[in-house]
Amino acid sequence: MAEYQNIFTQVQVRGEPEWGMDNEMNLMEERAGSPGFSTLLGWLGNAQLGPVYLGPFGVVSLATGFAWFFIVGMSFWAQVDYSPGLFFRELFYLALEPPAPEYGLGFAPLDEGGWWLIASFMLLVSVMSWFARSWVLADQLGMGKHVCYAFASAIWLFLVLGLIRPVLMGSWSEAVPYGIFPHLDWTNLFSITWGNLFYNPFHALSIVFLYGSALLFAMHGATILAVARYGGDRELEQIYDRGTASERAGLFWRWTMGFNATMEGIHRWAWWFAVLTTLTGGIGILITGTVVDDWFAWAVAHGYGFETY
Ligand code: 07D
Ligand code: 07D
Repeated sequence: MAEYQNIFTQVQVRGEPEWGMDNEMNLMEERAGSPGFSTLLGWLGNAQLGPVYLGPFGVVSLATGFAWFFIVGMSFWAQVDYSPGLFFRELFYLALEPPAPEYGLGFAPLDEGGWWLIASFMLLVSVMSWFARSWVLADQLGMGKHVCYAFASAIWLFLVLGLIRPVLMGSWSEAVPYGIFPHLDWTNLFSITWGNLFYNPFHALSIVFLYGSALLFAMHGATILAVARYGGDRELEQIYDRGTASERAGLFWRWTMGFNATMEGIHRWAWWFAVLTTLTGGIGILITGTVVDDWFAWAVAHGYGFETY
């Protein structure tokens, strides 16, 4: 007998485009457009594409995001003397660097970090507008702000890396350069400069939550797919009926490890692990160089690490 498996496939049922719920604010009018369908998108999620609502924050976010991308791209382009061959060969190694330490928190000539400052301002506006947009859309749908708060946690790490810590250290040169491998070199150098980030307990906590997020995501994704044959992906009946997909999913984990999350609880676990990854991470970076300047020495002094001879 062919068994029902659900790792790649999804049945695609297609009718008229779905316009969502209309509500007292008549939000549907400004979302007018002509939604289309894509079988490819249907394999990944819902087959319907659109309508998309940008609104003022969406427009600002895309415009400033593009400006950041364009400034970085033009800087790369100029650095290879506008040679297409060199551009593609060097793409992963090119960098737009922040100003050198002697400029402190001041402005620098365009070619010596000035463009980095302008680009960073654009990126800041872009990311903050996208946050505002997520807030406004959640509000319009009468939802909680959980997505916004989770995004805020990522923004916290982003701000610590590129704004808060450089300001506390008194120099833009502390910030991250824009470039594929150069930003990895920066990450490596940061760890070496401040005495091995592995001995920073907040880096360790961040790793716990990052690995934990992957584990939780694997457990949750797999569990729901495993009960999709009982309609585990259709959530309504799951709440009150016996013998449903949900109950089996819960029982699987209770029989496996004695404890099971609930349909609500599992999403709480997921939210907290994701949020804590960047929250603890930001704390770890914030106190590096400002409070602690050698993590290994700190760890030895606090009995967290030991000198071995
Ligand atoms: C899958 C969602 C989609 C997002 C994507 C990223 C850009 C950059 C580049 C104009 C999971 C879009 C990329 C818009 C365009 C230019 C020059 C999210 C998904 C696909 N990193 N990092 C990457 C950023 C930091 C580190 C990749 C951003 C810190 C390591 C990509 C930031 C440190 C590795 C990237 C940022 C650090 C990467 C894939 C900001 C410590 C990798 C990212 C704004 C946290 C991996 C070559 C991804 C790689 C990688 C983007 C910050 C470390 C280019 C935008 C400073 C060790 N980083 N990163 O999929 O392959 O994320 O690098 O803070 O190994 Mg990074
Ligand atoms: C960067 C949040 C900001 C991003 C935002 C997104 C756009 C793009 C476009 C969609 C990622 C803006 C998006 C603009 C939009 C499109 C198209 C999140 C970000 C707002 N480390 N390490 C971490 C490990 C080492 C170092 C965290 C492991 C070495 C530094 C994580 C190892 C050295 C920093 C982690 C390891 C070192 C980190 C990141 C192993 C280098 C950080 C969490 C096994 C040699 C960051 C406290 C995250 C941090 C960080 C994991 C090793 C350096 C848990 C597993 C020892 C400098 N490391 N690391 O979610 O918070 O990032 O540290 O060796 O800054 Mg590390």
